Amino acid sequence: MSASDTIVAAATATGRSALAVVRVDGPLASTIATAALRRQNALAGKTSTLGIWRGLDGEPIDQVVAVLWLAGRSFTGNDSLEITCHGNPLLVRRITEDCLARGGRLAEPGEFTRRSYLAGRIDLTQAEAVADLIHASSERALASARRMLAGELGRQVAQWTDRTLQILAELEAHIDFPEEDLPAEDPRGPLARLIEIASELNGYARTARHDGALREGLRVAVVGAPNAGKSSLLNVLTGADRAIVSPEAGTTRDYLEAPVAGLPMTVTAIDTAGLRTGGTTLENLGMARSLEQARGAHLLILVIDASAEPPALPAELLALLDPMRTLIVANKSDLPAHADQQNFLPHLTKISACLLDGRDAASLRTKLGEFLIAKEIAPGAEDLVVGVRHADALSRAAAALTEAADHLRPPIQTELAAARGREALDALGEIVGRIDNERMLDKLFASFCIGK
Ligand SMILES: Nc1nc2c(ncn2[C@@H]2O[C@H](COP(=O)(O)OP(=O)(O)OP(=O)(O)O)[C@@H](O)[C@H]2O)c(=O)[nH]1
Ligand SMILES: [Mg+2]
Repeated sequence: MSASDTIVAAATATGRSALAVVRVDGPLASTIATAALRRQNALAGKTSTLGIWRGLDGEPIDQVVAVLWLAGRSFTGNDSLEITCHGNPLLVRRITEDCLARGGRLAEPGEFTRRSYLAGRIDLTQAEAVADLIHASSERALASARRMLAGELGRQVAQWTDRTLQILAELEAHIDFPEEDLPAEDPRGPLARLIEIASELNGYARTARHDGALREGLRVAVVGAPNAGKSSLLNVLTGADRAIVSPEAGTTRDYLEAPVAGLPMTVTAIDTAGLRTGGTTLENLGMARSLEQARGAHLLILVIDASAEPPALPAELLALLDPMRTLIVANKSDLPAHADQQNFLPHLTKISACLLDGRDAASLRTKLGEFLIAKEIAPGAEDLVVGVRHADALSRAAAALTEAADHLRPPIQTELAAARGREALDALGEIVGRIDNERMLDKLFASFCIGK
């Protein structure tokens, strides 16, 4: 894999579409374009060129728009060509093959982005963000990828690195002139500042717990006694008439899932069979499935009929009702509330609703979204969510800085502290890719699509 090769790949998904893009990157990009379009240097300096792309045999392939970015001004740092043709897979293949016949080779997954990284145009966090931006399936995932792509984590890392370097310089001075006192108690002294940086690093590392939720979305199991209105809630949340609703207790026998509409996160709601103590064999089978879904979900919504006596719920369900991940929807607010409901599971968050129709849909979605953020099940709009790779390096850097701080407490061992400080810098360097590791890069870029 050499940066002096000219690489070629379709950048758009296969299938029929209005337009498709083939990308060419490397020293031959300009010659390939001028030869295929029969222009003499006509592309250079232009924003775009409309022309007929001809194969090596001179036969026309398609009318295209070509854009050439010259080395130094492109995403990759090389001469880089984008050919927009009509979105027919046969045309995309012919143009790609023509570029290969003219001296290019097929790009590896992520190779364009890798080139950009190797040319120093973006750091590793931004390279990863390119893939995240493409795969993001919700507003919140997009927002986080966008901020990562804009270099937010990279700038943070640069700032932590500067502050750590400053402290290291002070420690080195102390190693050289040990008679000067290191004021360990001074709140602005090196010890306090090391601890401060470590705690900031840990704070960022903690956001990685939302990485899975951003990538795969959240599962919300709707549970409760028969006839409470679970299927009604699923229909209200999804904005579709998805589940059968009927006054007969035990309508839902199996679980069914559907996406919740109108939230910035991908959230899947799962309607389940009603849970009650002592049922028929068939009911028990359904209940076993309900409990299984409840155990695997990020959030439980317990639906209760607030107009009736509090339900007798099986102990297996009660054991799962953790206040950090259970929301009660007290349903049937259109009917007079039953007096005993007041004292039912008072330690859990309750919201009152009428699920007969969509009248409470907007407020339910808002409250659900707020609960997910308040209980840290989902990231807030302001959170930059770091990836698992970043979190691992951040935690190692934080641990090294904490150890460095420990060495500045009596008996003070400045040299050991400085050594730990340098370890922290190495870990921070891994995040942005300043410390190159060929195997890690191969693994990272292999998860990209071809053409990125
Ligand atoms: N008055 C009133 N009735 C409601 C409300 N929500 C649901 N219902 C009625 O309650 C009955 C049961 O609703 P479902 O949504 O089927 O309840 P469920 O919990 O899925 O029931 P099972 O699947 O049998 O466990 C239906 O007749 C609904 O029309 C409400 O807010 N007010
Ligand atoms: Mg139901």
